Amino acid sequence: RLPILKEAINNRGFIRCIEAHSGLSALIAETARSVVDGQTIEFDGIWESSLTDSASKGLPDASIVGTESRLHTINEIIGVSTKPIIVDGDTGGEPGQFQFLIENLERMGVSAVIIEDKVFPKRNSLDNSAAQTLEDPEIFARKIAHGKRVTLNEDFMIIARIESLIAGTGVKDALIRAEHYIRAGVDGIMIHSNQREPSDLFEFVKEYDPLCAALGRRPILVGVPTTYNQYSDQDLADLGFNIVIHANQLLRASHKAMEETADIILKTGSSKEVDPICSPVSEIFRYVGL
Ligand code: SPV
Ligand code: MG
Repeated sequence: RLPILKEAINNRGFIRCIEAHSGLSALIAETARSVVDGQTIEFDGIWESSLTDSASKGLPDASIVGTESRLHTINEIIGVSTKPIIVDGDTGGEPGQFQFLIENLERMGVSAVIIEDKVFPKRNSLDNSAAQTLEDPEIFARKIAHGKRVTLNEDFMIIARIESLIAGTGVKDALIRAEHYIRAGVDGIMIHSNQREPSDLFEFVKEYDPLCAALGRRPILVGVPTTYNQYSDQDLADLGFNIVIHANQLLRASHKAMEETADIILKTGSSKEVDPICSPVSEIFRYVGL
């Protein structure tokens, strides 16, 4: 499974991933198919998200769910899916902790890890009330370089997530960080934004190719359009993104469905009214076996 992600990007230039946070959500990610313009399409990969892994346990995304627990969730996903997996590695921790994570992910067949340039304990990037403290780019670059040194499989990718636009330090800071991380050997750059109209993110993307040309190497570009999802996957591919991640929608969809279902059962005093909005038990059996 591990090399499939790099192969797909090399062959097609652009791929899209959907979030999973459990075996069941991974089964949905694995089996979802849709016919668009006469062509059957599916997701190319799975994003194992810190936000949705934590939320599925009823916990905040604030470096509380630890690596061992995350590895357990990843193992659930691996057990029921064949698609390549990108793991949200949060800050990656200290270089030695990052090494432990990489060793485990490679052994499990995960294709890539994304680490963000904030300091531990990080707060979720979509939380506007949280203070977002950035790591010194040189320290973060050294963590990337350490990760590249200890990686065994040449197809395993380390992707650096730049949080300048989340922390409010601007496009120039994001570009300086990109240069540090590319020089450190990173395989990809994820530029994140929590804006509805991310003009600064688009400015970064415009400057990215000239920067890479000057450095002689263009690591893949990753985007997470949660707040700016008026831009389609195709729009973002056209701009130069190589991976788009739909980072939390399966968890949010299941939360809303569970909330509505519980409410209707309480209101009506039976579960009859919710049958049309629930999968039949036979459908659950079809997915998970009997
Ligand atoms: C996640 O899905 O956990 C992410 C993306 O890191 S975000 O929630 O936008 O920070
Ligand atoms: Mg996360």
